[in-house]
Amino acid sequence: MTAVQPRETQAEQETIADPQALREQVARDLIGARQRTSLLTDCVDSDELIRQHSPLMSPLVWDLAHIANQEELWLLREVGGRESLHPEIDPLYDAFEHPRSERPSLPLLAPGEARAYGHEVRGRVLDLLDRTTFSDFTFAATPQVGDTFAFGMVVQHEVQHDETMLITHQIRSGAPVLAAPRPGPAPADAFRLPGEVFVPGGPFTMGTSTEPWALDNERPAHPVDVAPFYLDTTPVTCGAFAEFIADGGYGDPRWWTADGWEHRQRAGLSAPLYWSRNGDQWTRRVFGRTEPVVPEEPVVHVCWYEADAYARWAGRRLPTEAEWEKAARFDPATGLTRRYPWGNAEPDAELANLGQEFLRPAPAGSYPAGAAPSGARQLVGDVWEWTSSDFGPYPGFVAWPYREYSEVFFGPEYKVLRGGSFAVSPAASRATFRNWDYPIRRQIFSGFRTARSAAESGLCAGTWPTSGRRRRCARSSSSRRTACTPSPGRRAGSGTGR
Ligand code: AVJ
Ligand code: FE
Repeated sequence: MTAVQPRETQAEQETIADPQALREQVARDLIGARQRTSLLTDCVDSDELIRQHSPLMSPLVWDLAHIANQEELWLLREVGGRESLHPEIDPLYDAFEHPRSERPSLPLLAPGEARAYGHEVRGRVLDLLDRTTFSDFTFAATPQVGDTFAFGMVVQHEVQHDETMLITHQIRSGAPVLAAPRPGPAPADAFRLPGEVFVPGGPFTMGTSTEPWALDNERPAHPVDVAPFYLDTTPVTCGAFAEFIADGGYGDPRWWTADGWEHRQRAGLSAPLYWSRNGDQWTRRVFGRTEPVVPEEPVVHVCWYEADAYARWAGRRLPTEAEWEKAARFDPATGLTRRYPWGNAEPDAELANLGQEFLRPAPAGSYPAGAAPSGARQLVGDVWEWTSSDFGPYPGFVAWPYREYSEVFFGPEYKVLRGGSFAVSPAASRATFRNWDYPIRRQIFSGFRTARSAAESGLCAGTWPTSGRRRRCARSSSSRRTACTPSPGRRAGSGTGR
């Protein structure tokens, strides 16, 4: 434990002090988001935009007009003080008036109309941006919508829907319409990485009071004491997950919670979503193409119940949300909590797999420059990581600027996911960012990594060998997989493909 009082590093506020730089940054982010939105909606015909590809998702044309409608609501009306442009359509695009399953039967704007509406709103928003002085950059300090924050919120809203629309593309059947380069191979050291890393115990600062664009559920910064624990160095790979399947993991109720087992039976789960067995090979469908499952890639499209069952099979557990955030943000050398695993610098191509550059996670062990102080890699980017925690407010939470973003979802029915996937824009990426979903959901780009408490493992605590190989724990146990003996699944390379 460090003698330094835990606290949060101050986010860089330079661009904020300079309104012109901030205007340029907001304009760039708005334009970048719209390029992605256009790419995801121009590559399919009208029929495919209007069609519902899954009852879990909106028609793409709904996302398109909803993005514009939220931009109009928050920027033109709240900030600019204008009247609604088309009051009759507002209720159609209110996510709380109509569940996703109902949206295709609404009198939605046609694709051309939705695009024209987005264009109309955006033109006025860029005019408004030119006149904005950003005098009120007060963040959560005020109960009103800060004008400045509203711009960042709207950028993040559009890029979040870009991920939603990419999920719809993955569900969609038919000829492929999206293509992207593949990430490079894992660095040479990926195969020598220890399977897990040690995160020291003690207090750290969780959440944020200094991140300018953090949403309400990430606030405020508050101290949390976390017991020492071990965390997988990388997300669990497809190869490791295939071992769980081969070992009968889906058929053994010992590894599943009661709810999980019931769901596994009812839904007939037997492998991650989009996987098929082809002889003794696994294949998966990725954006309309079928390909062999890549063993060293992080597994994606598993629900919380599958992640939780895998962890129990491996003699481990999912990390709590606080453990995940401590591993991702806390620097034991300074006692400071940072923005990203690698520090406070903005993400780039060397640090994390973000921004839909690659339409898949990179092999486990990639992005050594983006590693956390503990040595854990790929905490930000690649796949959303399920945690064991329910979605709830931090102490001192204040809904801001609107209750419907997160407060109405707080409760034990939602589990928190952290880190962000390859589909997340850097504009909405922070190690404080919290996502949530039902434990049965797996159409999202969800993976996980596993953890174990250092305290439970007695002799193993603090004796992590530097050679890079897991030390076998001297403590014996009757359980098939003890807390600190590498299980077959783990040895097979839960983290690294070893
Ligand atoms: C944070 C992904 C759960 O899609 O429901 C988009 C994001 N909120 N529009 C969702 C969101 C309002 C949200 N998630
Ligand atoms: Fe939305």
